[in-house]
Amino acid sequence: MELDKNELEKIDTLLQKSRRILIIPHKAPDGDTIGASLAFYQILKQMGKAVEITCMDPPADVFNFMPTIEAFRAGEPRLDYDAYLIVDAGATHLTGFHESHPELFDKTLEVINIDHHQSNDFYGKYNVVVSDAASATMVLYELFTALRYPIDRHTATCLLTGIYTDTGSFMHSNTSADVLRVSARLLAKGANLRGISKEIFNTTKVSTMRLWGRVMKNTHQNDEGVTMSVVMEKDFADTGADYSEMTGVVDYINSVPSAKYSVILTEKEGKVKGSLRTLREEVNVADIASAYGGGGHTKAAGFTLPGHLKKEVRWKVVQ
Ligand SMILES: [Mn+2]
Repeated sequence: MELDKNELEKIDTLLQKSRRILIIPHKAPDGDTIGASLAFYQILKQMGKAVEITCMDPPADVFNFMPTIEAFRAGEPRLDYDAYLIVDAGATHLTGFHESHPELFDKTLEVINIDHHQSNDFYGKYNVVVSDAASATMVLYELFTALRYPIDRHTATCLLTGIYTDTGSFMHSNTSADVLRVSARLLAKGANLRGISKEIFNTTKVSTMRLWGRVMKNTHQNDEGVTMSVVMEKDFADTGADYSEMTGVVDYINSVPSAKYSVILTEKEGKVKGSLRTLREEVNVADIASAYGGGGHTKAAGFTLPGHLKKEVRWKVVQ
């Protein structure tokens, strides 16, 4: 991965002279945005900076094992910092602050945008966007290495958490030689891979089991080879699960053999969220999602539409 040296130097100069820095992850935070935020938090703390993390939503409990997770707070950002780091947000609206704090995106503030989504439109004053990187934490690893920012075992654990989750525990097609090489280096630095795999992939709450049960019960494959499932508002109420507990289930239903792609439609607070995955080389789910105003990666994408889900039974004549 080649990062723009000129841009990195500008970022380094800005960070060195900044006293107070705010890190902004994307809303509904996943392991990659949390890992990237905490890794940068730790590095900047060691540099003696006053650093805070402000996210639209709190992290799910599964991330409680991560070092310095207590610094990851939900709230509204203030705009009186010397620099802002936005990590893993493929579009301004994914921070959740584009309407309440448009100044973050008009290039008047010292905003650094670090990301790996194709949809990213370089909304920062400084941008490090590598669309073929497997995770934002992969980009950060390269950035830290290029700028000689020291990665200790806690920072290594945070970076590896992001890589591990965004590659679906090294099972998605974005698991490149680079991913494994960087992961090996992070392990050598003392990253807690056992902890990551146990806490994130082998810990399932009863509410999650029951929610996933609903998803699986509703799973079917249509004539076009699309595996589909739906989750209604009522399913969350009945199972006691929240939306964050949907993480990973679309990958699970995507394991149906010969599926062209998979989609789960989730009804939540007057909106319908679509989550798409594919294992097929020739299918680009980012294109499908963008037809509904969404976006993402070629193998994993999503969209949100206002409205509700309505069940319709289709009848047809067979002979
Ligand atoms: Mn990511």
